[in-house]
Amino acid sequence: MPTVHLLDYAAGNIRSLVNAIEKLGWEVEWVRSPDDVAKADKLILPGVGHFGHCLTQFANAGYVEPVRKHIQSGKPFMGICVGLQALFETSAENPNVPGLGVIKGRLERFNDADKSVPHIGWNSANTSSSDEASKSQSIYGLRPESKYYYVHSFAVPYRAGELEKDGWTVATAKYGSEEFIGAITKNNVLATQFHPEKSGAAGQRVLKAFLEGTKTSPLPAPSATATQGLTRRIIACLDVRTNDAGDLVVTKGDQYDVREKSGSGGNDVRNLGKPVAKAQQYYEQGADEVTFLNITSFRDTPLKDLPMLEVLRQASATVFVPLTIGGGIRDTFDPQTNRTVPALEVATLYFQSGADKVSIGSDACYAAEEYLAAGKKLSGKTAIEKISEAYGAQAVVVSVDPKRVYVASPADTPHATVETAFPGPNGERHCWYACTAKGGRETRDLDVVQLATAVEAMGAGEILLNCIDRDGTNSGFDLELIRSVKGAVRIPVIASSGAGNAAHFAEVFEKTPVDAALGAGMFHRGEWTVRQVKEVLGKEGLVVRPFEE
Ligand code: 1PR
Repeated sequence: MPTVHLLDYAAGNIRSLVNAIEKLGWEVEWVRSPDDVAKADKLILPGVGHFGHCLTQFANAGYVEPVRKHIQSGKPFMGICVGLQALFETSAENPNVPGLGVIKGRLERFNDADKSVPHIGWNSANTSSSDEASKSQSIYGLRPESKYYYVHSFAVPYRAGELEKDGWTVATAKYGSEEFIGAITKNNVLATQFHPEKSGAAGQRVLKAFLEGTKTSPLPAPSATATQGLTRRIIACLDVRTNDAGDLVVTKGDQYDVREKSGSGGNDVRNLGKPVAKAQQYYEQGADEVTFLNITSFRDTPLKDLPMLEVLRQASATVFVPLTIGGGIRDTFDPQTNRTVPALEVATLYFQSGADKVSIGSDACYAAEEYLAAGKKLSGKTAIEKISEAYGAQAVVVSVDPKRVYVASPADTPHATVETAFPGPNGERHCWYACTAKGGRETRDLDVVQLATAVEAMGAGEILLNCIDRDGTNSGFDLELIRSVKGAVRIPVIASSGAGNAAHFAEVFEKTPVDAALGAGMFHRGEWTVRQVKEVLGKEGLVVRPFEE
């Protein structure tokens, strides 16, 4: 088997990259010390998270000169995400930490006045060529109609011609009105801001071209449907638990009750399939992400929850889109070692097993309450802060499980209310959304706006906004809830609960500024495929990731 060297300097989830490389028939050799760099023919520098944190680790481990030498020698080199950023001179994320300076330029933070930051999702990487001959060529397999998975807050702004005059070929993407560098190449160097290992078939094509040294290849006939910019993200969610027979199953509740109500199923936990097979199915249907929620985590210690780790290991071997895992991400007492394992260690177990993001539910409520009680002072000790610091904000999702509390007037509660078009049982025209913990079992005196703003301040990168009232009802998303949370934070928000058909997805994207939408029951029951939903969105003029095999 041909080999490629991968530099391991604690750069987050690199299991997926290894899986993607192995799928292409290549073997990974690890660079574990600066001396190993010289042994590499092809070298990949991965990286995710914080520029300063990554580059400091990288420099302290003594990699700067060996990697520079490798690049200067003309041997193939690929940088991914922070691996691209490392090639530039500096980043506004941490101006005191220098990059390698192979490419002129500085990373800037996206402007969040008009859009969510981080930039999370599927966007383009288009090469702009002036001459006709190169217009018909694909550079390292990049195609104008393809979409690639990006997750970052800082990017190199694109200034036409500036890097080209130094011989670089640049592929760009647009986020809002900002055009930035999505990929860049010159001679032996290729770097991508996006994650090819998480970009489905389109990303596999780029990795393959790098591994095989295919710098250019003819482009297929241009597609009439090529669209630019960030796509509408569709996420398939798998609520996972052990059923009464002891099998790990995908289940789905109505308003969080996952047991059969009547009929031959008795009172059993609903069994809608096996987690890995379901994840694979949704990946093949074109899901942009897959989320696993371990819904009995409030009972089990996640450290004993080896089946969930195994689910991730297996899923990440065949599912090349981002994977999120939720349930039980908190400080956890381990009876086997008689010690409390910090949430960061629990999260690390999941990242090492193939998760790209962890999702925190109950613990986020308690942390937000403490933050508010302390006069909005950060403690630096919460799971959100610790994981965000180590792996980057984009790796931390906060899952919110709110339910409506009706009031006759906003004056009746200190909480943030919305005026609702769906009056309460006594005709109340206002409600607030109470956060719950432990899968809806514990209602807190905390509203969604308080929670969302608190976790954003702590460093969460995204909010998964469920809704107990709508869960499993097939009646559409709670648009009032979504608008209220979107209006309070700059980080991306994922709409969840209530999707019953493609029109519900179109509605949430058209009527709210939400960043992504998630479905569960309608996919599990086979009523709709993800691909069908995307086809409907496409017809409505909403930009979606094209289906690629
Ligand atoms: O509190 O950090 O241990 O995390 C527990 C996680 O498990 C939380 O993210 C919580 O949302 C989830 N959870 C706990 N109990 C349940 C349950 O259903 N009994 N599921 C549960 C949450 C909600 C969504 C669902 C959407 C879409 N499920 O994930 O997939 O509502 O469904 P639909 O499209 O069919 O309407 P912690």
